[in-house]
Amino acid sequence: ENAQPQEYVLIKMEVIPPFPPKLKVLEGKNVYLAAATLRPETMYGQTNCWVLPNGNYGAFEVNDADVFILTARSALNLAYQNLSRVPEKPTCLAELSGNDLIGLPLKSPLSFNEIIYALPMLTILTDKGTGIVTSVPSDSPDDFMALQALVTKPALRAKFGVKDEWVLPFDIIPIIDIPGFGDKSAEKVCVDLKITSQYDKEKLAEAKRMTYLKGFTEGVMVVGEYNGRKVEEAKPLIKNKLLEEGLAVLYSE
Ligand code: A2H
Repeated sequence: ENAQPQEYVLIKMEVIPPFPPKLKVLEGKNVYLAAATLRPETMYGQTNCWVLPNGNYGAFEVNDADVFILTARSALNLAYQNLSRVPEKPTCLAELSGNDLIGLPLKSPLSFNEIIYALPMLTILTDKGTGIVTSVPSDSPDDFMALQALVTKPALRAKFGVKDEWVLPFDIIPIIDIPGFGDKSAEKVCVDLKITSQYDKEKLAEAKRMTYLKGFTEGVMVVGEYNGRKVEEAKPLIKNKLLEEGLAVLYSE
């Protein structure tokens, strides 16, 4: 664990009923995949959600109505942050694997895509955040490369039972313009660095170094309520709005 706590925004990605058999016990509750992000201002461009196929997840009671699906590790942390029905004690209503989550249809805050699906990503770490990640391929090189792999490889889709209509059409939604990188900065930087694999950690780290700080300080929103405003200004405004409207919560670890 880091000495410095990291604060994430947990995006409440609502599972759209009817629930599949593994989630039937949750019927009647508001069930969310809780995705940990550092970039709440990018939520307009969500195309899917990522889960680790062999990862262990649980459905935990946040209060009387709401249930979050995430790792047990993060549920324990949440229980000490007033995000558990029973204070300091997680209550798990169902144990789930990532494979149980693949294909769930979700409604996620601010997303221009009204329904997005949970898809497999093998690079998800289970000791960081919630183990659930929302995917914004316009601005995240990791998300761009992972989604491109699923889109271009039918065998990869078949391996994880991913239906074509969950990934196609592959429309990247421009949301932030970064001078020198345009409005699909993740794609541009992956092409420029000739990144061919989602597992090329070094090049992906370089891609992030090249775009993130510049995106924050010089990027301009090209969509949404703060269209035309600098990312630096829009970010806290969008974050606060998500929190105020109950569409997200803060989480530290
Ligand atoms: B970010 P840090 Cl658009 N395993 O959200 C792997 N990656 C994880 C994770 C986990 N368990 N939990 C969160 N993340 C991702 C948006 C985004 C993110 C954009 C651009 C960059 C970016 C959409 N995906 O992250 O190690 C989440 O993806 C840059 C690293 O705590 C989260 O924010 O710094 C970020 O990594 C947290 O990573």
